[in-house]
Amino acid sequence: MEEILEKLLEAVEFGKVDNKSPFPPQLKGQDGSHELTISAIETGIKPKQILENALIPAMERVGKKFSENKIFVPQMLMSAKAMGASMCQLKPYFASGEIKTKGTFIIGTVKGDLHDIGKNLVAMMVEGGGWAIIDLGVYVGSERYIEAIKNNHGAVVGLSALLTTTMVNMGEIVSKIKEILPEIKIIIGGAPVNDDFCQKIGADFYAPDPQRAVEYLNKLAS
Ligand code: B12
Repeated sequence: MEEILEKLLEAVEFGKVDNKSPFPPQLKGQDGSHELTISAIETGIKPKQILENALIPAMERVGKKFSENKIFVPQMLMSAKAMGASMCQLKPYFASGEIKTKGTFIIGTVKGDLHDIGKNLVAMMVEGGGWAIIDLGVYVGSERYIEAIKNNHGAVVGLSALLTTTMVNMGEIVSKIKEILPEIKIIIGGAPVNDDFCQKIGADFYAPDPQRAVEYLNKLAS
């Protein structure tokens, strides 16, 4: 059992999706996260163990390496893809309630902004950290965030903005959410935003990368 989870951890850490995938070269010809997850379930390993002993630690390693500039966006995307292939097999167990999530994270790129690569990475890493994700997509205005929050009691919200022009919209969205739902925690991110801006607009936390967002969310959940 340990061996298969170790292999799965390695597959996700290094972005090996399935046995046909040529990436990464050092794992060529070997099973990827897709096959390893299926084998793990067939062997009788509980989905919760797969999540906690392979996927979450793998994404923690990936997040740490990315924060330390030891890997870059393409490698992180491959890891996220490998994690996604594994999560596809585990989804039915989430849906049945057999795996408890730490909470719900609602994420979207703010109104006026189409950039979603960073937002998608954050969503995938947070999902890998054991959270249920509601991805509202791009061009999201305050009404859609508020509706999603009302439908998901206790959720944490993440806003992404990549343009200096859409930072203004981010500020307005935070004000509107806090006006109606002051207890909701809001995390912001994206290249042009920073801690000062976060404080200025009244958001709760600024994370420069997915790992820092996961750490903050886990503190909230504990
Ligand atoms: C790819 C790209 C595009 C693609 C977007 C494709 C897509 N699906 O996302 C396309 C071609 C569509 C595009 C369009 C435009 N773009 Co553009 N784009 C980029 C580019 C090259 C990369 C952005 C990116 O994906 N980075 C990689 C990701 C991983 O990084 P990231 O988004 O910063 O996310 C990380 C963190 O910020 C954080 N994070 C991000 N979001 C969140 C959210 C939360 C909650 C948390 C915790 C963390 C977090 O985590 C991520 C991982 O670490 C940048 C330049 C650059 N090198 O950054 C320009 C850039 C962002 N674009 C720019 C511009 C101007 C535009 C356009 C206006 C161009 C035009 N005149 O049409 C349009 C805007 C369209 C619109 N309305 O949004 C400018 C913005 C300038 C500014 N400061 O305002 C940039 C900086 C280029 C430049 N140097 O001028 N763009």
